[in-house]
Amino acid sequence: MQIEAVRAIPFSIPYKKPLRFASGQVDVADHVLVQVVTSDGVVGNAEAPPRPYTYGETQASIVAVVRDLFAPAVTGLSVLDRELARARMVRTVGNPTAKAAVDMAMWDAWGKTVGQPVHRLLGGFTDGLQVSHMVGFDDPDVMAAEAARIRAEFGITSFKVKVGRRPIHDDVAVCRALREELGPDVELYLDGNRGWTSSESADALRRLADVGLSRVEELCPADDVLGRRWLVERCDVPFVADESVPTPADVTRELLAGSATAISLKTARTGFSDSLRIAYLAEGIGAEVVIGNQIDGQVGSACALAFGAALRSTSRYAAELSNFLDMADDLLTEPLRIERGRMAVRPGAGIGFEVDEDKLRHYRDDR
Ligand code: MUC
Ligand code: MG
Repeated sequence: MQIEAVRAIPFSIPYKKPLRFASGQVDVADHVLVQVVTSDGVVGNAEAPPRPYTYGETQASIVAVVRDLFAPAVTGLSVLDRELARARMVRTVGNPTAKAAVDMAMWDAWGKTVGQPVHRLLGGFTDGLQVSHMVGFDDPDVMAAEAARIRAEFGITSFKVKVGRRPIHDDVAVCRALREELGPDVELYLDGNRGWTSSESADALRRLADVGLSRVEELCPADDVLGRRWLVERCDVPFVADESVPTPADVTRELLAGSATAISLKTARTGFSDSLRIAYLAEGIGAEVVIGNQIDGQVGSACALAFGAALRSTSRYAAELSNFLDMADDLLTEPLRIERGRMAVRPGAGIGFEVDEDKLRHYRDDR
């Protein structure tokens, strides 16, 4: 169970079509596969997606911080020493997805070593999650057609609509088009990625009052401190904090300050160890959580699935697990499947996937 090496392998897989949102755009999954190799020959895997517009990380910075700081910090530890590994990694500030990937790769190696699925090691609450799909910026008819296709093909009935453009009327028109196309029974919610001001957000919510939104996320920046609290106070659906809460301390601060009423939990940035902290913290304080997506590939989505299925509080709502559908290919030997709107946890030890060595060889950037 002793860690002998930690590898950071950059790879790039193109998207079939770009995903666009208020804070950025993704055309290619230029991610980093992090591998924890143990003395028993076990390899634990996880994925770090660089999101410079959210956390300041790049593919090169993730490779460098894993190789130069985190690998030396955890090599020689047991895969059971996750808290010690965490204590060593947090000496380096920032770099959330790099830390998270090392943490999750250690859990994967632990599960594989003892022959147990990680979702059971984490809590073992259920065996699958309902899936929610994220619809990126486009014209109203294009976004409505995409959602309709995703519902027809995968049975998904929950959609996160990217908003935050100016003028707000464009996004208001999108939401109306989606509701008209999909009917009253489909869940619709918004994510602004900080694109609007608090007053623009309030204006949009007023105009959308009859559309039936289940929640809204990061409509305006949390750094607009008073404006954000003013908006959250007036909002009559849960207001989800996502990029404003990358750590358990941020979750506490934002919830107690009244800057959010629910939390998007992303294993890509808090791994399994800090995601557990956040889930327990949110449960203790009485705030709902939803499993978010960092525009993960299938490795990252399998991690989010394993964590979401582990606890009651994280499996309550549809989880954002389907961004990988926009990618031209992926790294797994057995692709993830969404059937009747649901993704079942993967059988087998660890997180429940194997990396296809041929695909990794083909897509890695350090050949
Ligand atoms: C999301 O929920 O915001 C887009 C930017 C980011 O940080 O995450 C994605 C999805
Ligand atoms: Mg978000």
